[in-house]
Amino acid sequence: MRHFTSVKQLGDLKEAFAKAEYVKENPFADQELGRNKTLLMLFFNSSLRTRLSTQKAAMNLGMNVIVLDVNQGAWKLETERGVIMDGDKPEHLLEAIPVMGCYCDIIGVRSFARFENKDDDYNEKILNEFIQYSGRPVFSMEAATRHPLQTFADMITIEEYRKKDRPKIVMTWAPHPKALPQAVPNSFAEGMNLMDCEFVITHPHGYELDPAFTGNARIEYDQDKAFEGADFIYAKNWAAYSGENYGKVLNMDRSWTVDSRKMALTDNAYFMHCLPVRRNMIVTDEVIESPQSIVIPEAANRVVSAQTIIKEILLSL
Ligand code: AN0
Ligand code: CP
Repeated sequence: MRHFTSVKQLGDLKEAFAKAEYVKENPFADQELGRNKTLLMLFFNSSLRTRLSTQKAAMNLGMNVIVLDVNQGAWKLETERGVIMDGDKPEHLLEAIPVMGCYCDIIGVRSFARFENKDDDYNEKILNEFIQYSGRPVFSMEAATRHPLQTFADMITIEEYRKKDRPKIVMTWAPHPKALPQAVPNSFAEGMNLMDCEFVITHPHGYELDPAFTGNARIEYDQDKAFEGADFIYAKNWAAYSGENYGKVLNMDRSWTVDSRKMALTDNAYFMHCLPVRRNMIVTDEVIESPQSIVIPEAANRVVSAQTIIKEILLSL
């Protein structure tokens, strides 16, 4: 594996889960693999889990790690070609990318959807420029349309906790005051389409996701109905995708907040969320603190997913 941008690249899932399990049980077995190799982690957006878990994964593999917050200390970067650069941005991404490539062996990039131009977002303009111009293997630490390291961690977590061969997994929209990207729900949907499960997505009208990601999911607009008999509830907010409403918050309907009444409709489902989560908007205190909440082991598996992927990339160098 050279670049990693989507869980579709995991290949045979049984093998991918076996590799993840090996990494989880033997975190320091491959320290030689990363010796004298440098990972550059580049953040255009904030992060807690991705930053810490990916650095930890790289250190477990014996790598050196450089972290750069582009918006704190680096030059402001112009991203449009053809611009007369007489404004507040002293450097162009098209020089910055190959320069950064000179200082490392692998690059991880976090670059969220900007909601300025849907085509730029959905063509993964920034991530693809890194792939094209850095000369290095690149992996996504959440790009405009996908968050594959999160999704792989989610898949590993479901594999660990599932009690049935074919669990019912429900991804539910929940309210949030700010516009959030579709990367996590797109990517989760992509992952669930690869797993053996009954996959249902529930959201209010207007929050339909790109069908290229939702695939074979059943869309159910009645949240209570969707929750019936579920084994896993995966909550997430996202801004509208369709048409003129792209990137907009259409409502903050707190009747969609995941609470104990709704969880009681499930088959004692586990509660999942990628975090960070706004309590009592997305989920009540009671649900996230309940024994069925597996958000912490889910976050812990971010080290496992990152280490499994970085290891594959190191093996391909
Ligand atoms: C981001 C999002 O929804 O994509 C990151 C989640 C991992 N969340 C926020 O910005 C709050
Ligand atoms: N889940 C996740 O990616 O969290 P951060 O945004 O804190 O990295």
